[in-house]
Amino acid sequence: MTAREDARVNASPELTDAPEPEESVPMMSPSLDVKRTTPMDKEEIKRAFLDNLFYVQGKFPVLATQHDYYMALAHVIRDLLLHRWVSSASVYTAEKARTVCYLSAEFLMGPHLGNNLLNLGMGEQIRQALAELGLSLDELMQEEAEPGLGNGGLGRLAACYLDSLATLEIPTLGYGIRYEFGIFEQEIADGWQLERTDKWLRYGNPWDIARPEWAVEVKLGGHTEHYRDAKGEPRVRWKPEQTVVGIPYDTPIAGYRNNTANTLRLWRAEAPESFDVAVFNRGDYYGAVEQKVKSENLTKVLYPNDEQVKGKQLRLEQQYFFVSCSLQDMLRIMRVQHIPLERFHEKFAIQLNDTHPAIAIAELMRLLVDEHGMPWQQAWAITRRSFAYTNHTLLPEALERWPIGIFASLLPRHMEIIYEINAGFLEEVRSRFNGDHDRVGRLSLIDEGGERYVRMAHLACVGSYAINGVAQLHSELLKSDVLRDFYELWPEKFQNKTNGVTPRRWLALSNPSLAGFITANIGEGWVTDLDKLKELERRADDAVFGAKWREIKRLNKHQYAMYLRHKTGVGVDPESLFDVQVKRIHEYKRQHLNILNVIRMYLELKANPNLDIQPRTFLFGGKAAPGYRMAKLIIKLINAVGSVVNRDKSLRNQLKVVFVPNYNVSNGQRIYPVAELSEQISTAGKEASGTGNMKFQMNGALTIGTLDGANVEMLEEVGAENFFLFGHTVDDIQRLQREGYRPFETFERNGILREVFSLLQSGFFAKGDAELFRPLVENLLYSDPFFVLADFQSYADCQDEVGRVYQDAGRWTRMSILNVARSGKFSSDRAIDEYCRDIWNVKPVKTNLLKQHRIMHRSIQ
Ligand code: KVN
Repeated sequence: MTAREDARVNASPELTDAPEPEESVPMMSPSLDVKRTTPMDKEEIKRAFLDNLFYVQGKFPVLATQHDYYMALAHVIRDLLLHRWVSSASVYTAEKARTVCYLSAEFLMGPHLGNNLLNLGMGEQIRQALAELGLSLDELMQEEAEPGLGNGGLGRLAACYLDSLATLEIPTLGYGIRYEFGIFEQEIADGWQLERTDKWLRYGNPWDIARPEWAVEVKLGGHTEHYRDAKGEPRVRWKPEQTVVGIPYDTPIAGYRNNTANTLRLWRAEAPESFDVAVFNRGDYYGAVEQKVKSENLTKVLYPNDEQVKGKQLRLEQQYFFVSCSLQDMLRIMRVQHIPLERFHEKFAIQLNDTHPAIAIAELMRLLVDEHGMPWQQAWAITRRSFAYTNHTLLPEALERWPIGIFASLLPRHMEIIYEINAGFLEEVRSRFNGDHDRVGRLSLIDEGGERYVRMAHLACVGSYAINGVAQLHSELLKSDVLRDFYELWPEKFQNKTNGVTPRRWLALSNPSLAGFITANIGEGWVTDLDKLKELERRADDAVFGAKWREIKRLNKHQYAMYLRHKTGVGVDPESLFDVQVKRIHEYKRQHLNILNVIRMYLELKANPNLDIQPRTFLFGGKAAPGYRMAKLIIKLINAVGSVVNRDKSLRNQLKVVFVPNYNVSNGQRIYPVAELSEQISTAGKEASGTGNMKFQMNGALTIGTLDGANVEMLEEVGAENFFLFGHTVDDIQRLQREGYRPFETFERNGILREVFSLLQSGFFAKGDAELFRPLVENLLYSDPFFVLADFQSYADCQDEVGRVYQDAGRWTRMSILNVARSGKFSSDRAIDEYCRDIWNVKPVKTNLLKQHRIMHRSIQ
C-alpha cells in the first residue's frame, strides 16, 4: 500500500467534509488554474499593487521609495501564493498525507521574489504591469535583502530540496531557525575581509507570516526527578531551570507551475510571559528583562563556521530549541488530524540534515515516554523508524561532539536517555561481536578517550533507519572510514544520494538568455525534467548553434564586466577566459593552489614579455569563518596578487585577478552565467560532494577538477574528453600519507615552485613585508595538510592545457554544449525523486486550487 492509500484508509469520519475537488480545472494545464483564480491581467495586478502600496505600506507614488514598491510587489505575490498555500494545506490535512519533515539548522534560501515569479509563471505580466507604472522589475528585485540563513553548500542544498519537493508535489515541512542575523556580510578593505552584521529583517520580511497561535514551550537546564505514577510505573519529570517560547514563522514554498505551496517553518525564540508575572511579584524589573534578553539571544545569530564546529553551548541550545519546537509541532499535527501516536513514523519521514538536528532522536523519545507515557521499547521502535540521517562531511573538525558537562547541564533528561539508548545498543554490539571490547568503545555514543563527549553522528546512526552520503565517492568513504563500524553492524542502512541543485533558480532564473535559447531549441520540458537537455547533444557540432551559444556567454560576460567595474573598480577584458572559483574559503578547497598558479603565470609572462598566452580573468569569491586565520590570509593573498597583477601594464591585460566581495546566493546567480572555467580543486577525499560544480556545469562552464566529491560523477557523465582532470586520487593521497609526505622535498625538486615561493617570501606582494604571508608559506612547506604542493605541477600543466583548448573556440564551444547537455543527473529533482523512493517512501499529493469563497466559508465554520 502506498503512503497515500494508507492515509485514505485511515481517514476518520470527521474529516469527510473535506473540500471536494469539484471546482478544480483539469491538472493537465495547471497554468489555467492560476488564470481562473488569481488576478492575472495587467489591470488587476496594477490595482492590487497600488492598493497594497497605499493600505499596507502607507505610501503613495510621490513619497514611495524603490523599497516601498518592492514591498508592495512582494505582498501582491505573497497574496497569490496564499491561495495555493491554503489549498495545499487543505488537501494534505484531508488526506492526512504522509509528510517529509526536513530538519536543518540552515536554509540558504536566497531572494524569494524572482524565484516566486518564475515558479508562478508571472514574470512577464508583472514586468509589463510595472513598466506601465514607470517601474522596473529588475530594479525592484535588487531591493530584496536575501535571507542568508546558512553558511554554504549544506544550507543551500536544503533550499534546492524544498524547491524540488514542492515541484514534485510532495507534502513537506522544512523546519529550522529564524536567525535574526544571518551569515555576515563581507567587505574587503586593504585586501582583508571585514565582517558586517546581516540585518536582513531591518525593513521587515514580506515573505513570512508569524503563527503565534502555534507557539510551543521549550525547557532548558535544571534537573530530573524519578518517581512512580498512579499505576506504580517508574516515570521521570524534568524540572527545567528555564523555559523559552518558540514562535513559528511560515514561508510558502511554491512548486514550479503547479498548485503546490509547501511550508518552510522557522522558529524564533521569545521569553515566556511568565517573566512579566515574575517582575510583578518580585519587583525585580531589571532581572526579568535580563532573562528576556537571554531567551531572545537564542535565535539571534547564525554561527558563521562552515565545516568547523566548536562545542559552544549556545549552538547546542539553538539545535535543541528548533528540534524540540519542530517535534512538538509534528505532535500537534497528529492531534488535529486525529492520528494515534503509534503511527508517528507512518505520518512523518524526518530527514536530519547532518547531525545538527540529531538531538531530535533523544527528544522524540522524551516526548513519547515522559510526556505521553509510552513504554520505552515501543517509543524506541517508532523513533528508529522515523529518522534518516544525511552525512555531509568527513572532516574531523566538522564532526559534532558535545562535552558531557555542557550537555548534561543543558539537557539533563536527554543525557539520561542517551545513556539508556547507549546501554541497549552496546549490549546488542557485545552479543553480535562476542564482547569485542575495542569495537564497543569505537561504537559507543560516548567518547571516553580523555574528556568525555557525546558523539552526535553515532546517535544519528543508531536512531535512524537510513544513512546516506552526498556523492558516490563520499558514501563509499563513509562506509570504509568514518562510519566503518556502523557499516559492519548495519550495512542495509547505508545508501548514496548524490546531491543536486534546482535548475529553476540556477539556470532558468539566473541565466535567462541561455535558458531561453535552450527552450527555443528543445522546448521548455527541461525545466522540470533536466535529462531532456540531452537533446542538445545533436547540436554540439552545429556551427550556427555553436556561434549563438558563444554569443550568449559573451554578452553575459560583457554585462558582468561593467557590473564588476562598478562594484570593485577593476576593469577586466570581457573577451578573456573567465576562470571562476566561488565557495567558502577553506584550506581543503585550496584557493591557495589556484593563486599559486596565478603567480606562476605572472612569473612566466614577466620572464617572456613577448609571450602570447590565452588572456584570463581569475575571479574569486567566498567568505572565511571570522576566526579562521589561514582562510583570511588566503583572501589577503588573492587581493595582494590582484593589486600587483592588475596594475602591471607590461602584462598587456593578459592577466586579471579579482576578488568579488560578499559571495552569496544573489552574487552566485550573477557569476555562474559568465563562468567559462569552474575551479573544483579540493584535495581528493575532502569535498563530500560540492554543489557549485553542478551550477557551473548547467551554465556551460567546463570544469578543472580533482577526482573528489561529485566531480567524479560529473566526469563520468560528460566523458573525460570534456573535463580537465588533474591531481592525486584518494588512494594516492592515502598512500602519500602512509609513506610520510614531505612537502619540502616536493618544493626543492620543483624549480617553478621555488620561484613562486621566493617571490612570495620576498614581500613582493606585501609592499616589502616579508613576514605577512609567512604563516601560509611555512604551513605549505613544512606541513601542507591538504597536499597543495603535491598537486601543484599537475594543476599547472592542466591549466596550460585549458588555455590551449580555449584558443580553439569551436572545440571549446562543443565541450561547453556537451557539458550542459549532460548535466541532467545533477538536478535536485533527480535527487529528491531518489530520496522519496529509497528513503522516505512518500508519494505526490496533487493540490487543486480551492475557490476563494469556499476557503472563506470553511474558515468561518
Ligand atoms: C558542517 C558544519 N558541508 C557542512 C557543514 C556546519 C556547517 C556546514 O555540504 C554540501 C556538500 C559539501 C560539504 C557541505 O562540504 O561538499 O556539497 C552539501 O551536501 N557543510 N558539512 N558539509
